[in-house]
Amino acid sequence: MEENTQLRLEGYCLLKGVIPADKVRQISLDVDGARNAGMEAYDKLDWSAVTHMPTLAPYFADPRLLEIARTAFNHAKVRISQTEFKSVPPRSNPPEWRNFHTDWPHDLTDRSYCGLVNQPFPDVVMSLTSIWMLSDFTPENGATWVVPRTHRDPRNPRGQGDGIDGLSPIPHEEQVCGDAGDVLLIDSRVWHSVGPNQTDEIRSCVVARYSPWWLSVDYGKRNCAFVPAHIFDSFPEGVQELYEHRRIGHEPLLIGEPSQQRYS
Ligand SMILES: O=C(O)CCC(=O)C(=O)O
Repeated sequence: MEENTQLRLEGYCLLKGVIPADKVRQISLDVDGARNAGMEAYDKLDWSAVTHMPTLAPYFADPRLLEIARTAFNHAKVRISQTEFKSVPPRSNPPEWRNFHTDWPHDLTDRSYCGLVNQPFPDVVMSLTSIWMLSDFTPENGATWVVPRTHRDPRNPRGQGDGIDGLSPIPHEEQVCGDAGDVLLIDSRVWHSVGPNQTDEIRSCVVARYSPWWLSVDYGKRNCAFVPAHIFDSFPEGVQELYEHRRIGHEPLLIGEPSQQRYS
């Protein structure tokens, strides 16, 4: 199925080969090598995780991915609201290996006070979670589980009174496997979960959430994590556009004339 169509109907799609095969191994080493420093900079200084991903960041402005996001939001102005390290260490088998949830702004149990949309969710695409596979995603190393079409389900795995056991397998769930360099895109309303890593290798991964201009990113630690100017200025132009609302000391942002915001 064509990617835009699959995202609209099923709530997710897999973009093959966003990062070239001959580049992705080094990028995964860079990202996992920088994780501890990146987490410390986030915890202590509120720096966005992207500050520690210089070799991955240019791919965040991949034209195919942005075309899909702009089509889903029906708007030209897209930004990245959250960026996170998501690698799963070797032999990591938490009891909650199914932990189905939906993502910000549809995260009903968000712990960093980024705000949430209350149930029932309106039928609007408010964010796309991109899951960057920096190593192959397999059933053995915890490839992401999704439940197709749940972006239009009024219930939620963490909804009070919805009676769904998010810690157990869910009917129609699918595990999305892929190659290093692929990107899984999911509508933030789709029920999904990481799996256990039962291998001796790290499952290397980064998550970036794409949001339309109109979604408030003014609340919560993860949304407000910033990019210092000297790092921001080293990003390619297309990536700067995605993070410019979090460049420290930025000028008031101009979204452009209405004609520049149209996308169709
Ligand atoms: O790492 C994964 O496979 C899933 C990530 C996830 O559930 C999330 O970022 O909300």
